[in-house]
Amino acid sequence: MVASLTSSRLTPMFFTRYGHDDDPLTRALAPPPGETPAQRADREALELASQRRSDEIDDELRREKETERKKKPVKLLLLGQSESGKTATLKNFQLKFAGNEWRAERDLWRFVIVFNLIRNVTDILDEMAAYAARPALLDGSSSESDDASTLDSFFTTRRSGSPIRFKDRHRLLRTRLSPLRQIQKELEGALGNAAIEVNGDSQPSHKPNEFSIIASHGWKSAFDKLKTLRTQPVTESQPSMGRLKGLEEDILEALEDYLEDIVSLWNDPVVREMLARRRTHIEDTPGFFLDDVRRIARRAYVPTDDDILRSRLRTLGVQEHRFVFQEGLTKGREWRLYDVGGAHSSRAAWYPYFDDVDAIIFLAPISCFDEKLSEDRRVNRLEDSYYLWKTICECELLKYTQIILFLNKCDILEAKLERGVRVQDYVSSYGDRANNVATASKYFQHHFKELMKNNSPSPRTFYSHFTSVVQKDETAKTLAVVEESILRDHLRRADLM
Ligand SMILES: Nc1nc2c(ncn2[C@@H]2O[C@H](COP(=O)(O)OP(=O)(O)O)[C@@H](O)[C@H]2O)c(=O)[nH]1
Ligand SMILES: [Mg+2]
Repeated sequence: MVASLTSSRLTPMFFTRYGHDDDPLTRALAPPPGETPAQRADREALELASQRRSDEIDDELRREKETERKKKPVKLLLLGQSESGKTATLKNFQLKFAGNEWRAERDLWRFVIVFNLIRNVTDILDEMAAYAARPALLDGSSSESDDASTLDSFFTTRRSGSPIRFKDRHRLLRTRLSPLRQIQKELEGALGNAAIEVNGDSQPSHKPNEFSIIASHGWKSAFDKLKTLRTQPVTESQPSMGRLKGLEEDILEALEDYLEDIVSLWNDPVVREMLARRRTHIEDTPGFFLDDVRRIARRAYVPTDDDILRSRLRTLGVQEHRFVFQEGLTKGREWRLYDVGGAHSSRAAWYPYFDDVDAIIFLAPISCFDEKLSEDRRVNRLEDSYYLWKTICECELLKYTQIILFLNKCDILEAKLERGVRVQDYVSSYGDRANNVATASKYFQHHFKELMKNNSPSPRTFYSHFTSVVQKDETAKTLAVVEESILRDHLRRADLM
């Protein structure tokens, strides 16, 4: 603006053409008295040249501004409660738009997936021990605190249902599989805090302080940590083998040794019955890989895209991921995606990021209508999502920010309803509506829409998608729509600035 005023509007030619004789500047710039036709031609040629140069400068500035505008990174914040699918959505973005990075990290995901698998096993061992320990106190016949011996005992846990008896084979399995705990520990050490789950029962052994949680957890930091292990020697006698390779070898050996035991444990009817009685739906929990153990516990195993999408690492604080998109409408442009921890303790860290984001994707897992938050067992997960959504919608700082709602985990919702779980039993306002995925998802969507309408400081468009972000092809289509919508808004904002 300033450039065009000084360089083109105030040229001498302007004043010659539209001269104001009283104006001192006009007089100063007026042609000298007694100018000959030749002198006048020279002067006008000079003026024309200077006008052209000034127009060129204007064009250059306009082009530069346009390039700047194109270069400005798109900033996108992923919000939602813990385990709503934020990190999985981020993975889908990388898979669709930044395939090179995705492929480069594939071998590192193997550590996460194997870690998830081993955790599945040790979780079952813990469940067995917990099941054994509690009735042992009632039983009176055994005061042993050693889990291995109490597993042999005969226990009744619920008033209804016949008692469960752990047999010798269970005790043997438990003893044989216990070295996996050591591998789990080593993997926890290698992956860092992102590998330590926090829930009602198991707190991490040390609490990270507020500063260290920012940008220090999540897959990016876990992978940075793994990469440093690549170059560290295992022992002085084996300087050529990096610690990561050493760990990989330990894992491969362990998986080869324990494969049959893991399969036996997971397929054991008594174990399954015990899990059902303890209402541990381990197959529905994040990062469940026991059904794939024969495929994963192989030297030649390479994680598939689906494995990576289904794997689980915890995110705490806020983690920035930068990708230059290699595909899509915004090819060549940098996107900055902010993946946040969703647990109550992490939410305060979100606020500073509200100031400068182009858009927010809010993930609401609608399958969770019958579940409680892991960090607070009194709070229903759907209620928590409604509450969080309302808070985001009414936030003044986000008044002009595009918010896109992903009604996520539709696949789990469908499976749950087909299993016979009734929405009505958990959401009284649902009434006698049909208990199917189409009706239920529309019902939840309507509620989110109303909350946005009633709580936004100024009217805004309700963008929503039904998603199952572990399904990459469907999600890729959704992300293409989302990309366009965010880009349109981003350009509009850039023009306003
Ligand atoms: N079946 C299913 N699993 C999902 C879906 N979205 C996320 N998950 C799984 O739920 C777990 C938690 O997801 P994650 O992205 O880590 O949640 P975050 O805590 O919000 O980052 C992961 O194991 C995901 O694979 C979904 O739509 N369907
Ligand atoms: Mg996460």
